[in-house]
Amino acid sequence: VRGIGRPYNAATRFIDDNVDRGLGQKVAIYYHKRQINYQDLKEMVNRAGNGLRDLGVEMENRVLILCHDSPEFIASFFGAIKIGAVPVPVNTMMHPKDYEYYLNNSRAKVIIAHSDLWSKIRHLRKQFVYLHHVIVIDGLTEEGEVNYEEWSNQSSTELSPAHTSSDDVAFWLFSSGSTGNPKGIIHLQHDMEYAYEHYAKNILEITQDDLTFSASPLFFAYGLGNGAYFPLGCGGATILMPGRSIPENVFQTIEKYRPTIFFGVPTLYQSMLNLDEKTDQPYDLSSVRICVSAGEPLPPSTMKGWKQRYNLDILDGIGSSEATHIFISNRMGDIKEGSTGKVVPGYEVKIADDGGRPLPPNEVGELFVKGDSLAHCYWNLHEENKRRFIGEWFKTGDKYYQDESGYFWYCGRSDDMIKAGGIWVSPIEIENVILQHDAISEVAVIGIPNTEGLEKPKAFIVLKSGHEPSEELKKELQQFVKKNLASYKYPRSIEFIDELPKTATGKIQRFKLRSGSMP
Ligand code: 3SK
Repeated sequence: VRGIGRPYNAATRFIDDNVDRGLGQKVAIYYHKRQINYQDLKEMVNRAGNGLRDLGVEMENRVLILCHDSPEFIASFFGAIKIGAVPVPVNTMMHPKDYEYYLNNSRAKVIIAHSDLWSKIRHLRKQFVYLHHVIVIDGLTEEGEVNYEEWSNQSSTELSPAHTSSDDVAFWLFSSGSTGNPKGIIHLQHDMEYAYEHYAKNILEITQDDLTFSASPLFFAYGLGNGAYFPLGCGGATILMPGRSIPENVFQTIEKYRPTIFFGVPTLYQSMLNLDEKTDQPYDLSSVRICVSAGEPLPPSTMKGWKQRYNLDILDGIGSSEATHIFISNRMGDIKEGSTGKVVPGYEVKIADDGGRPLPPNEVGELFVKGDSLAHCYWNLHEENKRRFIGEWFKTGDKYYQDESGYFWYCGRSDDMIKAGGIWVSPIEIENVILQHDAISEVAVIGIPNTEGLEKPKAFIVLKSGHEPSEELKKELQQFVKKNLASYKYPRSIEFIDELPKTATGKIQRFKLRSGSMP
């Protein structure tokens, strides 16, 4: 798998190889009322690849994918890779101006988009200076646009892959960019294979018999593995859910299709629990053998609630779009509540001081990761590349410590840590305690200066329904934290709010709370 430029094409590996080993008639994708087997999927991929070539797309040209989770997403993604072009899946929940940025920054010649998404940016087309072709899925086209179905139906189902090597560029992802512009993350042909081999095979023990369901969409690095190249990597199957990832839809999808592996994020797990608590009969999750969480740390209270309600473990882990997928994880039979687990074999991590020097156990520092699925670099960001891709290491921007037994403990993003009384305080530690209180649905803690200009923790709290904000409740919560943590960590102020600002992946945007720009 360690690539040194051997002949390799990720579309051949993740799609065609399944047909070649006799799985052509096996279902690869469940989507709404459609079931797509591997032979059908291979043909869809080939049609998309041929269709792109016919439009003049060449090796290394970028193709923007603005699609909901769907078979067309997967066909366009692997179709582009098969001809050596570079698909760039982007977040479907962004502002029109963001798409102008994605299109012009990536210089994509072609966009493949679902019609409801394209219709929000069609009026900006003149600003997309490199864009030549628009392919619209499921909807009416206007002049200068092509309908996906017609476009793919007129293309051949036979396609030989481009002569790519394992070190060629395969796809980009855009980082969500909590500050500044999103960064184009360049991934190579061998990156998905490496993440599949080391995380999906070793940690999840995924096999052909697995059916995955990812509530996180395919345009995220997390969802792309969960819902596409993990199941396709072993000839398993994936459920793609049309519609929003709200708890009702997610439960219904699980009951209907009966996945064996479920992937979510902490906020979703908690809101699923909140919904289910209101029903007499728990939803039926009996098909699921394992649940996975990433994106932000899973509070122990959520993990315990889930175990109590469904008798299911959630494997918490951390990955990054730059690392392709998860590189530290809990594992079956070895779960440490509140911890992110241990390093995934195939990766190395170190916790280091600002100069990159490794720190001893129990000291909080910057988390660095090394492994062969690390991105090649950021697109056109020379200075940022020097700061983040340091030799073989990638500086994640997360603060962690490792205990003597090798477990990793998340302490927040580097810029989220609170220095209270000269001591680093992790907002996560305080949040996990507050979450144990019965009245709390969600919480985010930040550091704000008190009247003396000293940074102190402040908690933003969303209450469960049936609980009212009050001064008494504030005092009760402050006492609750003091009882459970060193007293310098208690939140000096508390604000009750209706919802927390979050990224599309469900990560709390503490910087918005700091700047006062609430939802
Ligand atoms: O946020 C994470 O932990 C993550 C996990 C897998 C892939 C990508 C990301 C960002």
